[in-house]
Amino acid sequence: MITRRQTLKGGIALGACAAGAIRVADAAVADGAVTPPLMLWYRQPAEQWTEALPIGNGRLGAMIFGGIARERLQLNEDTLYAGGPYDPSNPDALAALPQVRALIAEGKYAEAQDLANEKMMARPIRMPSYQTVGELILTFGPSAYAQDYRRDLDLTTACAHVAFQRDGVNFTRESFASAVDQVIVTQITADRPGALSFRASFETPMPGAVATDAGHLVLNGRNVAQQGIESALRFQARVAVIPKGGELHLRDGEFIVTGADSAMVLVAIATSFRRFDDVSGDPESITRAQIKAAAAKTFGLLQTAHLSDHQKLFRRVAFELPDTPAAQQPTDLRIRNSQTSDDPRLAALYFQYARYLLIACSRPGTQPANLQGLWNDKLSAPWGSKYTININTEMNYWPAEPANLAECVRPLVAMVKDLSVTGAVTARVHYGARGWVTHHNTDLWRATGPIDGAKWGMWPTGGAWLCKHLWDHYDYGRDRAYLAEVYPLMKGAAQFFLDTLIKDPSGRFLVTSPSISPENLHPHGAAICAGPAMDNQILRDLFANCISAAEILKVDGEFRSACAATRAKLPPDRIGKAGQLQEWMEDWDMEAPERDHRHVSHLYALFPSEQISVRRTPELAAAVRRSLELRGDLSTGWAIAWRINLWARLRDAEHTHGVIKLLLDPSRTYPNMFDAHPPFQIDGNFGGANGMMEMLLQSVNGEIELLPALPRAWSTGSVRGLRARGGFEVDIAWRDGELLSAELRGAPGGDARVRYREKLIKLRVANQRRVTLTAADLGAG
Ligand code: FUC
Repeated sequence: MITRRQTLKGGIALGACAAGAIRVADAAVADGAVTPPLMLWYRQPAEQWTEALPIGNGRLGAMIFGGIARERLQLNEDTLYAGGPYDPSNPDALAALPQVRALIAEGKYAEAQDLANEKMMARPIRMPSYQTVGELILTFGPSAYAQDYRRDLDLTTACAHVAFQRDGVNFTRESFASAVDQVIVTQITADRPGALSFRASFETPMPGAVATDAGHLVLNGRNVAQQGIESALRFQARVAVIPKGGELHLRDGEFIVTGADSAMVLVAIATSFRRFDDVSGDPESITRAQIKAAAAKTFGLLQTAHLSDHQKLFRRVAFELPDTPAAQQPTDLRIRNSQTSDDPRLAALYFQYARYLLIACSRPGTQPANLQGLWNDKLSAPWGSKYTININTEMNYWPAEPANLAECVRPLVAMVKDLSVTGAVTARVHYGARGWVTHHNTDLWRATGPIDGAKWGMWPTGGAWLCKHLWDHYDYGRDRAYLAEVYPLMKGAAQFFLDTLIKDPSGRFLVTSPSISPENLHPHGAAICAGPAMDNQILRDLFANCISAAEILKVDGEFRSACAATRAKLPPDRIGKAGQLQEWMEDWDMEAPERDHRHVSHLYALFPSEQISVRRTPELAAAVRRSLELRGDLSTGWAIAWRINLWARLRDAEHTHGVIKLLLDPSRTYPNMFDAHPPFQIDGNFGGANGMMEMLLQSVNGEIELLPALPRAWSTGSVRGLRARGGFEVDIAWRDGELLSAELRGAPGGDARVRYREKLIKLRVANQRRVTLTAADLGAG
């Protein structure tokens, strides 16, 4: 047992103890951070994929099963999608646009939807899927009998471990995905010299062949054709095995190690993808160079570089909640018991796991986190494991800024840059408009047209929503050079709407048409409509952010005025007859066929936006509450996660905590803590983690609010290193439900307005970089 006691600035002593917590890295507390043993651990190997443990370096991923006789590393590379570059434009769309609009204006919604389905959808109507590479299989012999078995994933070191005893020998495996060296590394040891023997081989459902090259085992494969889009990618996975002692043979498609003391296994993977319109890369030379460079280093050297790279990001935030006996249980049991146990630290683990996952699947230069991050074992994954931009992709990035992982947003920014190119074609061909547009999905090939059918795809506001993340990255970091880099993207998104918004039948408002309130049917036999509430809210943010950015950059006076004039004509949010926030221009909510629909699109204004707030717009906030009550909390994983954020913004701490419990239920959290839609979808992990932060810190309407929704179950704790808008970092400590102290760090000269309950204080982070606030400063204690 390892026990640590650390004293927080605020003066609370918090103990962290972990029964049987082997391998808690000493480095984890070396900088004084209060870091409980952040570990997922189990007493048996994984049988299902959702029991295996994920590692990743932003680009490469592996799911580790921890088998005794047979270890599986299911492998991914984040550019391995089906198909190849394609242009989804439909040249018939533009001619149909006025007719579809006219039918909507006449209230002939079903006819409008039929016509949109017939004439306006992208070609092909579905997108190709993200795909698996296959598996590296390590075979250790026929017997699966072992003693003292344990496997775990240490979030502080980003290393997965397997340990057991067999025939009196202690075997260990340690695996990580190195962002520094761009390889997956597994070190296998036995504590009796010469006791390690195993075979390493590939298995894959992808078209491919295994060969040997330069003393390595290589899997040369192709992606597959899908949706009528031809296969255009080649990939290669390359393995080197470096034993200590014993013998090594490479023959008949496998490595054979006999009588070794230990062995290091290295995996490199690359595809021929270079850009959405360029597949001329050379995977062979990339993997050869990566393996050669990594093989020249020792395991220790590779691991030291990996640790410092991971911990530079991971250790920025610490989150402590009260320790209870339940926290000593293996992770699968904690999840299984989550509805009845007293285990506040399960939420803290869930929060840090989300930070771990984001670091593992979204790093500068990689693809953004897709529906499954980057972990997928299928050729055709659920919803293609691509990018669903009507909530899921955005939710993936909700925690990135406040959870102090701003650099993990860079792949999303890079994707928006691509979409501004491909989306300009869709804007022109489908709408005859300037700027760029993205509908509800995109993929590796950056397709931007409406897909799947009008009920799902006829939604032009996806790119506009993504632009909120461009602005937020500035708002949290306040880097003017970055703002200048992304401003043209925001401007292009706004230009599309300046060109395509039309007058509603009353002539008073400017609205999107055709559009939908994502995936929800209204009572007139269709989803298609004009000016759904969410569109108006997203566009209010887009225009406001464009205006602010142009003011900061001192550019584009005329464009600013056009944005302001158009913004003023967007329909305001309305309260309907049941006291709810209206989802559509018309008060249709109570007659809509799916009243408990998972999407809560019209509540965007409360979260992630700040257009509605309890303090500034109490009537609208009450209407949001009513809508939430009508919708209910029990839904798919991501939909529960969105509700957590909304309830936290409503400052209903106990209700929010109840919805967190729903998310941690085994029906919504798999044994490996992946979110269950079901099936696995990673957005719930990220959205849920963000909701937890929203309970501790909200940075809304120019205020930094401390502990806005602290539930009784979290009555004592601390959080260090969260970020707030305006370029601040915040630490908070609390006890018995009351604030103890807070610390604010920011650029010298930064102004902050800090709120705790009814007390609001204005602060200038003057010539110092940090300000410590006591409970008395904030009217507490
Ligand atoms: C949206 C949601 C579904 C699912 C899919 C990936 O279409 O409505 O529930 O999450 O994205």
